[in-house]
Amino acid sequence: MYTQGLNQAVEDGGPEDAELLARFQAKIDREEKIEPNDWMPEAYRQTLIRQISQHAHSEIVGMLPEGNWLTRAPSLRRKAILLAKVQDEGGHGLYLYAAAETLGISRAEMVDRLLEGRARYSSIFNYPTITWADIGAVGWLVDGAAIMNQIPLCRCSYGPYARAMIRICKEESFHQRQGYEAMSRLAEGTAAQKRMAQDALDRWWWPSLMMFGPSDADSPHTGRSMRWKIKRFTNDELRQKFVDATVPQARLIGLEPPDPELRHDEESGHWRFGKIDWTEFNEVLAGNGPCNRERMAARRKAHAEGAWVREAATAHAGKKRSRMAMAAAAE
Ligand code: BYC
Repeated sequence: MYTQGLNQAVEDGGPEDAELLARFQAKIDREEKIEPNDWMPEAYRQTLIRQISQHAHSEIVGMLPEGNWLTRAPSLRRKAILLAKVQDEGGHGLYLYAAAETLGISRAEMVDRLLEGRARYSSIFNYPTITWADIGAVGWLVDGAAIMNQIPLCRCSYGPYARAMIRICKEESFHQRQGYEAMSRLAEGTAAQKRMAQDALDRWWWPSLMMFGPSDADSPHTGRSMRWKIKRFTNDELRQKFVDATVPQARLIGLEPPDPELRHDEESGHWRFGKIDWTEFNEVLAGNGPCNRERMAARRKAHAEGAWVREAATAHAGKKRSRMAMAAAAE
């Protein structure tokens, strides 16, 4: 899927023809998809590379907190579900790397940017999973927040990203349900199990709200991404939708989000919530969250240990190419 063509590419920082730009925007306004070989402004390309690669890295790094519990799942059924989920996340990462490659960047370059700290992954994966209930909370809240953010991405203006998101969202929906089901079982279990579920909700609630990104007033990219229909809703709009959907789910199973200011606003129909601690979010983004260093160390180790696989695959592809060339020459 690595598109080399990229017809009519504009040089970095080069002047972009006003008429091309107007035609590009008109196409987006008509809800037509932009495809890899279509002309696009360099900033649109770079925005997508940034967002899609960050999304792919999040899926891959996101395997770590859950992978931590694969050997300790409390039953065979829970282990099978968790294994399937973690494998799905790996698959999502691969579709997303492939979608980003259509913009003219290689997977190797994207991975280098992550490992060198030049690319981000979602803040949420810098928190530890310390009890089994955390696995339920990750499925319910983290995948729940992910779906809220990702359903609109199925209508993103860039074709390969939008198409990748359709399958990803189907899988995320199973992930959210299995997490909520695991939390419900704990919440209706013994007093200690219910406490464990509430404790997980207490620790994952605010970081899940932060997943949607900074408030709209502090989000430098939202305006342009909305104009280009990469984003269909702002960070605050999606965060509100998530809170509105999740508070009743928590109460249904006898749990309470850790927010004394949470109240239902009858007039608007929304759940109003307290202030998010943006200092914590910024610290996590700066690399100082509880698990940032551990996560990056795990990715670097896995990358180094996988070097022989990449070398073998490259050598195999080279051999195959030369055999095909020899066969073609002999015809
Ligand atoms: N974490 O102007 P803004 C999953 C950065 S994985 C870290 O609002 P934008 C799963 C942002 O990059 C799901 N950084 O940006 C996997 C920007 O920094 P730079 C992951 C964040 O792009 C395994 C700056 O803050 N989902 O579901 O318009 C197991 C300003 O932000 C975060 C995606 O990646 C954050 N939370 O909006 C379980 C969805 N938020 O680049 C589950 C795709 C913001 O200027 N991405 N930043 O240095 C998006 O929808 C958008 O990129 C965001 C941010 C809403 C996240």
